[in-house]
Amino acid sequence: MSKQSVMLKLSAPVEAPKPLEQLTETEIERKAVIGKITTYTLKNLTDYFLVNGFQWLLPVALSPSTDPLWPDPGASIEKRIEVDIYGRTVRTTASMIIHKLIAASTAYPKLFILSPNVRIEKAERACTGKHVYEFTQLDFEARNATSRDIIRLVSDAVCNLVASVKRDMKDELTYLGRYDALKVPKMPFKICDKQELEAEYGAEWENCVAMKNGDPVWITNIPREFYDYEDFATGKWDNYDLFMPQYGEVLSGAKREWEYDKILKKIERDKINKSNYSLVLKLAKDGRLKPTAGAGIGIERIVAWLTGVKHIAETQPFPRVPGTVCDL
Ligand code: ASN
Repeated sequence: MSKQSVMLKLSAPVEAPKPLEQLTETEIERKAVIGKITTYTLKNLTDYFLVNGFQWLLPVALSPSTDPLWPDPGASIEKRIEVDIYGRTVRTTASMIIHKLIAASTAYPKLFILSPNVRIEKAERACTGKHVYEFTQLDFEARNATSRDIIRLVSDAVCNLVASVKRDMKDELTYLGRYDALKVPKMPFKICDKQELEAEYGAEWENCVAMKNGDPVWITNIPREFYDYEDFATGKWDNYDLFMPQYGEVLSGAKREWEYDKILKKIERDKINKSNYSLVLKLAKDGRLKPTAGAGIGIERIVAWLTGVKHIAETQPFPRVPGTVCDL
């Protein structure tokens, strides 16, 4: 496939889905089938993490410290939600990364959370088919884990998920026209360096990776937020995203920074408001932050890939399409 047709196919505008009350009988039937695959996916993935010794924590919705989502090459945030309660400013959860670092360093060495994330994306992202302004991550973190450990764990979880869903949800996948096209991936998945991809494909590298490969691909070395580990000597980042074939990114994660001097330096370099991260800085300074690694799997995105829907909001009972607020 030529570079241009690849780009056209993945970046063509996608129509946003209608809310529940406006669906026809046939559309309701389809919605219900996607719902069954979501339920199956949640059970399969949470079982996988439990079997592998992870503890299941409940999420928080409001706190002073949330993900800055900056600097992030993929971020497009229109508005950050802050509100005062009990004399302090709290923010809606953009991701539970800070909570994960502290939880995994203290009482919960291996943890996961089904965490609702609020990211008020710019309205122009309504038609990418990949963005919603509220979504859920299966966010996990493990003390003393390496990137290699996480890459192996997730690759195995994905192979297990696809094989299981094809075995147990054949009728549903067939109804959606997805059964034959959805292939059980083979491990190990390819690992590519972002800088090398950019050199080869230019700014459209994400679309090219998604279209060119038949199996999922790991992308590493992505400059972004302060909490991902950066080797100051080489300038390389020890982080990773997982890209699904014909789809794109469904997970991002990293080995983490835990040393005070590096965290402080990066927060200052990125011009992040230090006072929002005073606790994590204090714990790092006191030597109480431990080396960890983890990631977050976008539930709606992985279900969108499994089911082959065009717009990610089709996987949501109550669609959160950028630029549109429905009654529910
Ligand atoms: N959950 C991601 C991680 O674990 C962070 C994010 O969503 N921005 O790295």
